[in-house]
Amino acid sequence: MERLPPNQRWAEELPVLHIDTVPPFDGVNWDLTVTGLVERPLKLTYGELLALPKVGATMDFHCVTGVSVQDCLWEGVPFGTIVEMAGPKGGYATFQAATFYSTSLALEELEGALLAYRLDGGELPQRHGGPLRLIVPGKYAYKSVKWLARITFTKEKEPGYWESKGYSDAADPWG
Ligand SMILES: Nc1nc2c(c(=O)[nH]1)N[C@H]1C(S)=C(S)[C@@H](COP(=O)(O)O)O[C@H]1N2
Ligand SMILES: [Mo]
Repeated sequence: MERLPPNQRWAEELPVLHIDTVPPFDGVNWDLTVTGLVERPLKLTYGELLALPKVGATMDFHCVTGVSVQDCLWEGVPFGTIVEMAGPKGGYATFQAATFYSTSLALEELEGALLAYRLDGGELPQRHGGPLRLIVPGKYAYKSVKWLARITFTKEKEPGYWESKGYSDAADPWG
């Protein structure tokens, strides 16, 4: 398998791409809500999130418009930590931004996924989704919800913003 997926080109810098508006963030009035089919619903403040064990992962970025970027270093909380804390009873998770933007994934697709709050050694810039975004290895970046605010575990898959407009739900750049 080629490192660069078909119809992609390498760019030096991450693009700034979103169809919604950057929501305000003051570090205080913010939380991540984890809800739906779970044993233990959660509400994590920014401070509580930063206090969880942190991991880093270097990954290539692929936007479906053709832009790819090598070796982005994301750091944050493994999605698996949230799974352990919340105890989901459904097989899917919907990731909702603080805006109208959302996506949905099966739990098996979320292996290695990160809730990222750092990028390339610095705080995750707001234009790239700060304070918190989802990162999903091996998927087009439309699965990587910026300004993540809510995770809802569900029994059925809820189509996300682009998926409901006809983009592939698998979001496989090599698919
Ligand atoms: N909230 C939100 N997240 C989003 C999007 C968006 O429009 N809104 N666009 C997605 C798409 S299509 C891409 S390519 C990436 C772009 O991330 P970047 O701006 O950090 O490069 O964000 C993803 N996450
Ligand atoms: Mo994209």
